[in-house]
Amino acid sequence: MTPSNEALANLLTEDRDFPPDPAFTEQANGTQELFAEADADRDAFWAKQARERITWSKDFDTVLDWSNAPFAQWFVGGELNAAYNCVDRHVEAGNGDRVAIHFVGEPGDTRDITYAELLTEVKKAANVLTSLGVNKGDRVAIYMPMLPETIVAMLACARIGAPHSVIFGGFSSDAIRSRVADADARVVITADGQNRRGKPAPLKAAVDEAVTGDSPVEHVLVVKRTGQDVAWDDQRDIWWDEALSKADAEHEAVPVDSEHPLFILYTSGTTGKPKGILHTTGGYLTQAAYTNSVVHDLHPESDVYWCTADVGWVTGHSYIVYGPMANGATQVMYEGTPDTPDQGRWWDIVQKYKVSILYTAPTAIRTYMKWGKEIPEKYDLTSLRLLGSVGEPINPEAWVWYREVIGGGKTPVVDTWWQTETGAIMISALPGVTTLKPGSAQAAIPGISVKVVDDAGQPVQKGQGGYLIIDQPWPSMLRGIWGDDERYKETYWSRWPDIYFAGDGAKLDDDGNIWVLGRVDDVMNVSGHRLSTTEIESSLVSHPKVAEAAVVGATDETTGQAVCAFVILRGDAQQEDGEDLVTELRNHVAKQISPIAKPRQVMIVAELPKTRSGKIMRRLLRDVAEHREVGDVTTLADSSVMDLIQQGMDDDK
Ligand code: 6R9
Repeated sequence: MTPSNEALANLLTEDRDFPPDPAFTEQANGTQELFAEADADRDAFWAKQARERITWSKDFDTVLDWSNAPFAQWFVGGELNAAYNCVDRHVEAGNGDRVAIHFVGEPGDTRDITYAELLTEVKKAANVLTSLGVNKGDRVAIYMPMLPETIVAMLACARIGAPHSVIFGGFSSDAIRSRVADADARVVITADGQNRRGKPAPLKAAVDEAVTGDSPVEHVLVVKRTGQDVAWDDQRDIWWDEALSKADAEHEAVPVDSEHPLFILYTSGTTGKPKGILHTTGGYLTQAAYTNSVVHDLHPESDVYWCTADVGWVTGHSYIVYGPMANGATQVMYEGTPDTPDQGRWWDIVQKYKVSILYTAPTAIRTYMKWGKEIPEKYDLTSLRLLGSVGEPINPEAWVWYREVIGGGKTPVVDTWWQTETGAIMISALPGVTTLKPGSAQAAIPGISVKVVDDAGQPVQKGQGGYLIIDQPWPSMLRGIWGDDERYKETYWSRWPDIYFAGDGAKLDDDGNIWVLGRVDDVMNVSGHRLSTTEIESSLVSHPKVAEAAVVGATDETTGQAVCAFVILRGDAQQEDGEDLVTELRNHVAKQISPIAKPRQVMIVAELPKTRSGKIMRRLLRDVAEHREVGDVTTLADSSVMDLIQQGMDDDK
């Protein structure tokens, strides 16, 4: 469904803007010239990024081969090793003493790991994997919490040319089993458990269950984190520490072809089994390093960088592991939840390590809004100089709160749009260059070409809405769906010839800025008027008493669909009388957008159902709103949330 222009006319009439601070521009990695350079010759631009940012053991001869579209080959003929680029070369350049990871465990334990120390660990782990029979091209599954060993494991795989498949630590044994089978992984790396909300939680148990019976897995390497009791199979299971302590500390990184698979990462499709998104080495690493430099404005010698994502999500792959490490960053890695032991945990970490760049998701920002600004205000956050957002549209109100309360009213906030499939950031402001507009992802970064098109695939005019597409190949693009070329073509390339369809709706404003409206299936049709869930959610969040909102369209006999809103209140509003507040919120939306958008129902809830990557699962809320049995909840970060919401609904009846 294309969001109609009639509905879009009322949309997102955000008029605040924030021009760059000259002092920031002065030192920024991103420049206006990059746009001109990329426009003049896209291939030459990417070739320059690849040669300047990445060390190749053999130079490439062709920048892009698109003759077998949509299967791209980038930097053809080149050879490199991703782990060498992320670790060895920093040590060789004399930066071995630089801290790579400031690790903060949830119980309060900390560890600083330098690049030189990391190198030794990665080399040993590579030797261990080789001794277990893992060869170049073999797949390794990684089911780990947020630990430095998770990064070591990924880099050790890259070092021997074995593509990794990282599976979220929150997924069930069924999810592990199907992913391991799909990738035919012979080794799984896991941990005994993880610390969550002040308690050790089991992890290995899910792997044990997933590899029983008919399974390709021969060995399970187990990192000891919590020390809890675990079941043990002497033939199959190996303690990570014991194996590494015996391993040789010397290892030569294996050069691989630029197009050698680096990893597979499963992401859910609209239906059916998850898709194993395939990324290869040269193009992916180039764009991850480039975007981390120009969008996050990373200055590796002086910044302390913190991306709060889980490594099991693509954001963790590109912006904890490959991008920042290729650039030689010093970064924070935190094991646990933001409210353990208290709601100030993140800000305590920012203050302690003087974090200067923070990259997180709108859901986290809105959670902090809910908890109240008094919490971050207790900490010294003046070290922060750049804030980033990813994962969902960020409501203008949340954007402004982020900049004011966390960024002290001075930091640029970059809203970055991209996907597991795109591998790296595609749309974002360039800090120091772009005039920022809260709520808009703004424009394609230099080297990338995106458009908003109508049903016929034609670009829409300014002020209109349509589908977000990518019309030129890019270095970090997915190379396919593991084992399913047809599904790759069908899912992403079948709608219009040679055009990648991202699945998101978007609007162009009068200045040409892109407003991502969410997945196209998040569009509602109320009495023939098309409304975007994002628009109504943003309106609700702009109300001073609302911290977070999720809106769904529920079937309605008279209007086709009706707007149902689920709302979390900010800390100080939680005591208020429900009924008056609901009326107030419904009227607020009617006034801000139009009476058509006025929610039929507003439900005040304590939590919203979210995936581990922080995306609201509107499908489940639609089930609730339509009084259906709630569907599959296995990908929820916390599956008890749905019980709570349902109880609230029953109480309301
Ligand atoms: C990196 C990541 C991709 C989908 C994407 C879109 C949504 C991500 C966004 C955004 C609006 C942003 N999305 N960033 N929507 N503004 N800045 O999130 O990858 O988990 O594959 O999700 O997330 O709907 O299509 P992934």
